[in-house]
Amino acid sequence: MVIRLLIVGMLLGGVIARLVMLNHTRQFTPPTAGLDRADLKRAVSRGDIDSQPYCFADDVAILLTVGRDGQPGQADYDDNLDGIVDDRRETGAVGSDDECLGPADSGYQAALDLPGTLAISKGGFVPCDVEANPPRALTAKWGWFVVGKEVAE
Ligand SMILES: [Ca+2]
Ligand SMILES: [Ca+2]
Repeated sequence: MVIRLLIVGMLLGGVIARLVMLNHTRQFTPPTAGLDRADLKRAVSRGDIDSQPYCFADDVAILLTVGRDGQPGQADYDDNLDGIVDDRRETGAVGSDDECLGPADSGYQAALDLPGTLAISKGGFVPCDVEANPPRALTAKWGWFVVGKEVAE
């Protein structure tokens, strides 16, 4: 009986917390909910909205950096518990300042020259011209927007 009351209390607490949060933020719908997707797509494609078109390139590196502390994982800590502090296999450890960066991320160019940076994959979105029929755009207001490639009829 006590467990049931505890579960019901937790559920009610969760519902009340969610209602308080919604009332506090007044964000009942996403900011793009009132927009017509076709109109937005057309505006992005024509360049009416402040945006940068992006095309996929299969030859760019996706990087894993050692972060601001300059050491794999957390500096001066044996993240992978192998007895060796700051060995290369700790790069990207959870809870560290290490970062995974693609060409569209800030700091990507600087990370290419940082010692300890690893290329872990290839393929990412890079800035391109509107004439290249880009599948994506990065808008200043809404972030990434998937335009989709136009198919010739
Ligand atoms: Ca680090
Ligand atoms: Ca280690």
